[in-house]
Amino acid sequence: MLGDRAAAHPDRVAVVDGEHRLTYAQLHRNAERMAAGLLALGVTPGDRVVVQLPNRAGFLEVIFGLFRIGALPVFALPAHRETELRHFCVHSDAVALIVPDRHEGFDHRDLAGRVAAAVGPGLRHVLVLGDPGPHTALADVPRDPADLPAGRLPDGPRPGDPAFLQLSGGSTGVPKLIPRTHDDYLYSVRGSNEICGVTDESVYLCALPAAHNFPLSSPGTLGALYAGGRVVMCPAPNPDTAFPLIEREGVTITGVVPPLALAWTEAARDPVTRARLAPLRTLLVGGAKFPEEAARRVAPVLGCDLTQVFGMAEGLVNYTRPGDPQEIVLTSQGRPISPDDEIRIVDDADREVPPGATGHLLTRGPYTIRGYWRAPEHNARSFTADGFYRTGDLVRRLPTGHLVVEGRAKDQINRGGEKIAAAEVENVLLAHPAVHDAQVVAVPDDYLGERSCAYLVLRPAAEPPKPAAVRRFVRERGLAAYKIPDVVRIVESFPETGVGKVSKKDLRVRDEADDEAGD
Ligand code: OOB
Repeated sequence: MLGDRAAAHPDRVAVVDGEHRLTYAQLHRNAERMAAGLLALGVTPGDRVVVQLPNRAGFLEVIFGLFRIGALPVFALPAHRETELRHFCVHSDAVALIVPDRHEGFDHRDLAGRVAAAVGPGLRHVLVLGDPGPHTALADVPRDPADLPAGRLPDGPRPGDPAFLQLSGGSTGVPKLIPRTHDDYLYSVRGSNEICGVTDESVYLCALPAAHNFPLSSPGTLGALYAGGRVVMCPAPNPDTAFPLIEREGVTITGVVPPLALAWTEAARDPVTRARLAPLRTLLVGGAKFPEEAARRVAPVLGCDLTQVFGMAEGLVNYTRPGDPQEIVLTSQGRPISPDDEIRIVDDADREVPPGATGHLLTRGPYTIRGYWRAPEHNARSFTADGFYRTGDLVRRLPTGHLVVEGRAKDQINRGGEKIAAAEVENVLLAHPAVHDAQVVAVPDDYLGERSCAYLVLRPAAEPPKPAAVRRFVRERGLAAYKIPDVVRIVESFPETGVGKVSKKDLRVRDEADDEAGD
């Protein structure tokens, strides 16, 4: 794909990384040189290489180099630390680990050294983007690609072979590895481009960690490169970093998770800051439920169109469409990319629920995996006998085919038998004028089993509301009494996952620690 694009328009800019610009010809050549160098190091087709790189052009050179020889990147995120990296290296039998020197004040060379020592000699290389310290500089790897065959390497990848291992966004335990194939992935990228209107005029800001499925392919950096557009690497997704890049580079499209969408709308209340967003036409928001209250602010405050994305690294991706009625865009998480995506919504016994009712989402389709990497026990639980993936998400389907995510199966509070969908209460809390963001989690209760705890992050300079006033606000909005949060806690910020989603798991842990303090 990259070779074709480089031949078609060699001199177009493919990627912007700070002051550095690479044309398609340069990106392609660098990837070819990387492929030749990795082969010379002894990385062969089918080998796994754990890649933990930040949003830099080097990320693209490395992954296209690996794709070229048919070695599989294992997509770690910059936020991952020793436990996760060790697990990825051991579980994938990786031959190499590629890290940056430092990122956000953290020394990844030390981390990689500890991981390599723990994993043992099977991990043959630690390569470092930047100053290598005791390891090998990534800059020393590239070789003259003269000897690389023009087409597929003799034992190189076929279209149906795995291209890389993605990580599951699963909220329990260490992430599982997801083998995505060259053909299934490009199919999803092509479909995403059509839906989101990505063309050679598009400029995509890669604001989320580049290795995550959302910024990689929905439609993401790969979508922009597939279309002959431009990728702008954004080192951090906060407004101070992202907005000037949007202005300077004429960014037309980007994707963020809901907490960032809130931070961006908050920052854009200031008209001078907002003016920087003038080129932006489409903001994709996904990765977690984007509450309707927050969705309503996007177009008026940011001055661009909202597209909701409900996707998963395992495959299925849903989008709202540019032609959809506004109410659908604001209240649904979209419909599948492909007419061949099969959707089943079932009860606890795997029986189809009535139309419009909420149930567990099962899916099967052209770009959804049939199993995790080397995980037969997980697979027996996570897939039906006829190959549907159990997403763990609770959804209902509108007559238009759009899905509304009602939460994770685990993201319910079971308050003495009465079920509370956290997302519903969070949406109401977001309407409170002092509230910037809200999360509702279950906390253990001797009498009810579980009761609900609302965590609130306040708007800057907002007067902290009393818990009783917050509860009254929820009641006055017409929610059933059992849904009114039992506990209300005001916090500075929420714990996050590697891609910036709120980590409810860590909030629950924090709650146990806070328990003494009461509300
Ligand atoms: C994306 O991928 P993952 O693998 O990090 O996480 C998938 C899970 C889904 O099963 C669902 O529980 C949740 O994240 N999720 C959403 C959502 N988008 C993802 N829940 C509610 N509303 C949404 N819009 O997160 C991902 C992959 C590709 C594109 C976009 C997101």
